[in-house]
Amino acid sequence: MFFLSEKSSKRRIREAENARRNRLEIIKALADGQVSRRDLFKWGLFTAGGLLLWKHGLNPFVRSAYADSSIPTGLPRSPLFGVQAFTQPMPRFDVLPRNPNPFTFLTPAPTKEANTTQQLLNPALEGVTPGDTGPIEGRPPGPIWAHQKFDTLPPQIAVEISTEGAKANTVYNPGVPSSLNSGIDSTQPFPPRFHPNLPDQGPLALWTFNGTLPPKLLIGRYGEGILNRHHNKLPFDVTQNGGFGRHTLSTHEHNGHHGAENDGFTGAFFFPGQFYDYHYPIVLAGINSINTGATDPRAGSPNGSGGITKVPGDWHETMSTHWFHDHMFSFTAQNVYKGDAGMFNIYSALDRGNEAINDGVNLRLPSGTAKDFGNLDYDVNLMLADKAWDANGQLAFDIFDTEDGFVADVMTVNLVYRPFFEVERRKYRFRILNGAVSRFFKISLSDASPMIQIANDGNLLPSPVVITQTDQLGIAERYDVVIDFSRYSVGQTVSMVNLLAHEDGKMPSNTLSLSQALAGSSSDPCVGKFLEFRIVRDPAQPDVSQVPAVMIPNPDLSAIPVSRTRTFVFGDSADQTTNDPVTSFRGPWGIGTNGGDKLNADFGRVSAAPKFGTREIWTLQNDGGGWDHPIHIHFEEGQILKRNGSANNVPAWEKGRKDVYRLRPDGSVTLTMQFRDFGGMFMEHCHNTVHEDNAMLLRWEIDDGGTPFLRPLPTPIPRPQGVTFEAPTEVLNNI
Ligand SMILES: [Cu+2]
Repeated sequence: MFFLSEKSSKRRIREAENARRNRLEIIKALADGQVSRRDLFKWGLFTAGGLLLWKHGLNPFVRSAYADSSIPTGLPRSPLFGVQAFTQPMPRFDVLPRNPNPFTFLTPAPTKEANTTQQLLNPALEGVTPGDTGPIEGRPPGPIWAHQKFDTLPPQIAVEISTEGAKANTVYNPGVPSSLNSGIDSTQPFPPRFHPNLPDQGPLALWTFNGTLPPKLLIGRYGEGILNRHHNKLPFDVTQNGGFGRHTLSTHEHNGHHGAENDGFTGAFFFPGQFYDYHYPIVLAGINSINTGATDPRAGSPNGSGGITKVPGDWHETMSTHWFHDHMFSFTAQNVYKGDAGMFNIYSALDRGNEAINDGVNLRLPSGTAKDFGNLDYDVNLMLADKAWDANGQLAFDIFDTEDGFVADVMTVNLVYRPFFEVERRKYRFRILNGAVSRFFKISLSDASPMIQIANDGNLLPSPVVITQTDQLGIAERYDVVIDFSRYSVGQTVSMVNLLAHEDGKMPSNTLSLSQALAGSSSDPCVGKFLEFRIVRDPAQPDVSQVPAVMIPNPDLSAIPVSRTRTFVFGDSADQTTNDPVTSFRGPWGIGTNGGDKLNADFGRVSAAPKFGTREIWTLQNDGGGWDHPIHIHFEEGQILKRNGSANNVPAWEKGRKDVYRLRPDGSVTLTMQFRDFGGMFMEHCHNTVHEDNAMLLRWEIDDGGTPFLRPLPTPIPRPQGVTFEAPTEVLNNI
């Protein structure tokens, strides 16, 4: 979906506004239960593929007789209320408090199996009659959804978060002094606004972690498990969503190597008034089979006083930059877009977040020196996302684009509009997350000077790669880059520039040259400068950080046999073979497994069941040339073996471990993964979240790792009164 250009006629803009209102009425009727999706099909408003048809101005995709724009559109351009770019500082992420001892900090104390203590339910919840009770925790009950390794690796840190409507932040902790946060006074309330001169977001428009801006940063280290108690404080009434977003939640720690009960499975969602305890043990993959005696200091964690606490597992599997976001079945795009996304920095002996400690293990990447680990002074999280808002400045989304993807017209960094960021003359690390719904980015600096890419997705590369522009960042991909600002003088500026234009959400339409992008010659308003660096001073202390020539070599898999190969084809015109009202969904998109038909998502269907403790090779194939798909496979990092059938096509920055695989038009990726340490049901899906929601997602599971896991696993069916289970709707042949 796209937006009207500013040159569009008033009539065309009015038409788009009307269409939007009509569609909002339909979605309200859907949400209120006055009509069902089935009704919409029956009335011919949806195609079998899930695309809303044009009826009486419902779909401005379809050109009217007086359309004057060459760009299809669903929303008028977002009004900027006279706000100029680069007139506000970029806020650092808001660091979540880390509380020792979850068992005394949290009330009630966390439990291995879901806490099914009953509470009286709010009758505004769907399917609830007055007097009904339900469990306080929304995690599916019983042993299959118990925290794996809860007894052997109990959580040591408690983090308590909520998802709720927008409000001012009175406890903002940027983790650095104001001088390293572009002068922002964090003692002042931080308003829920994209710019000081834009309107506050209302509590139904913006739903974020803790209801506040800036986005949240979770800090963790290996060997120190986190219990993340997530409260759902969204409105009980499902229709109170400001036009988009779903009040049920499932939070995915992307790409945690955790048990499935903590993965944010799309069908393990919980309701307003409930919490869900996510246990992130933060272990190295291979914990059960490699370095089990914890003797290698490279498999280690900062010990708080300059030393290393050794941990079991394979140090080659060390991860650094994660993020966490909602994964609600068929509503992920809306909920993530609405603000339910944060980042997670994981520290280790190798990637310590302290650039001074010289112990032969620490890579000494740009960060800072004051704290033993996790210094954020020169280690900066950047979340890029395009947003759109309505005439009142409230966040807007086109819920009826189920085909291409949603592309908006305002560029934000850390959820504010095109900010500036003050830097010192030294090296910085930027952890860049593509947090968009459907948009890809390609980044260069405005003076075409080099950046050093050190990580892709969660993982440091085997070796750094010097680039003058990034590859296309698919949705959910992370690129960590080091920029050395010592080459500039105090008073100079340099900007990050997006070179990649979209005409719709299918894929980028074209790459602009740097001079074209800077000249503003693209019709896409998200092309061009989006973040201005202001070089403001020399560092008070010398920059002792390094970018070593060798960082984290890949795990050696040569001795591990390949148990089997699988193919997955991602494309449109998919079929739905099931009709479970909770677990199945219809849409244009789907995934074909091992030569079978392309199927719409059903989280009750088991499409693959790799054997516990094995290694496999998977080929992901894009079924078309008119779109791209960034495919995310949950649970363990993979290594790309081939692109389009050849190892020679794998670029240097994809030679480490990955968790998102951008297929490119007509392209394929062949990768290898292991399935170890934990069990349960996981997912594989497109991370163009509009494709994911409509319905390019499948479930695979590790169900042979011993008790309590059954083959196949029963599917959770969440209700406010408690989660029940049902047999899989379908188990594909030869899983
Ligand atoms: Cu896709």
